[in-house]
Amino acid sequence: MRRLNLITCGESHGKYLAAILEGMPAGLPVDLARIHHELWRRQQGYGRGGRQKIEKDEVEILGGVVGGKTTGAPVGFLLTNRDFKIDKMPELFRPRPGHADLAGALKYSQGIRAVLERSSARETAMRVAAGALAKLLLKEFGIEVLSHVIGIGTARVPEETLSFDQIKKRAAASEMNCAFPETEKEMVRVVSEAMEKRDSVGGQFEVRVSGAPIGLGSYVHWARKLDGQIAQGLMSLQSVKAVEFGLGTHLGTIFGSEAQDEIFYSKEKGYYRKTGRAGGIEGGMTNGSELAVRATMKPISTLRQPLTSVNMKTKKPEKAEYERSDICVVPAGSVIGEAIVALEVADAFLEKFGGDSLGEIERNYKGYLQEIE
Ligand code: EPS
Repeated sequence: MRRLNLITCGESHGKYLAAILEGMPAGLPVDLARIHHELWRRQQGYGRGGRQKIEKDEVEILGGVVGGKTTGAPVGFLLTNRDFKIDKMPELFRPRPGHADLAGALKYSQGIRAVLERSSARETAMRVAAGALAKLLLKEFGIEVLSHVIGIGTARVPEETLSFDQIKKRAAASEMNCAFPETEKEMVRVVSEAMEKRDSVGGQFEVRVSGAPIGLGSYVHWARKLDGQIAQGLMSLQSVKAVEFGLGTHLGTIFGSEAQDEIFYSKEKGYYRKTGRAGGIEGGMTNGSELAVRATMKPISTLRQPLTSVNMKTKKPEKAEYERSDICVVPAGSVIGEAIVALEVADAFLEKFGGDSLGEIERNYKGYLQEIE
């Protein structure tokens, strides 16, 4: 992110999680209930661990908001952990394969406890709080972001095209944030199977953005390409191992004539596409179509049947540590992915139309829309 800057702070079992989001314009109405709703969504999903029964994730706004509106100053968020116990927790010596434990302990020359506490996905609560603000900003300009779970283990949604609003409505009514009730049942079954086998399971989610104008991002400099920025954001989400736009990896299996989105024009729609193979991004910029990106999450690394590891004190083979964990976090991951994409799109939007106040951005945006008519 360039215009926006988000720094999160806090340990999973520390007293607080905190974040500062810098770069939001002045004059944006801040609906705390919306932020809390997004935080609530992150805590849902069958397969979540015991922690979510303890916590009720809500934030206090520390600054940057006066009279219910942003002021243009950095916005601070504070979340108080109910399960604050970090000082009483034991040191760990048997790194868990798949986690940051081994490399983190060696690299920072400290115990696994400190590594685990910071590398935990609990940090993403702050990204969701900041992402909720990004979503509020985008909404002011008719841009909406949604997410839905499209696969968990072997359970996969059918190849059926649904509209943005259909997905949004159906996913909101689903415990697994899935738009297909039959697949949702199968997903719950797969998670139950993993639970019975004392195992974990991953999956895939999709994030879509509607209403984004043509030209967010850039083709002139590699680091400003929007797909690159979004991919970086999503890859930074714990457990994510792959990100793809539009037809994604399938594009490598078909001919060029089947892989592009042909260009059309009408007076009402302006330039438009009938297909979404590129996922709404060409040359690092939005092309006016719905943006569609998918992320694959590996199964949670903490296992009730621990895998082989090495005791870092004795260097002898031992089973890895086990601490309370989730079985499946793909529904939560989808909500976090939504926040991450919202932050990246808001960043690109501010880069293109940025001003210090909402009014200034509105003028810039209107002028651009007139120019490209
Ligand atoms: C998380 C809270 C954590 C984990 C989870 C994320 O709580 P606890 O460790 O107390 O059970 O449930 O962490 C992971 C999935 C992970 O791999 O680190 C949360 O609130 O998201």
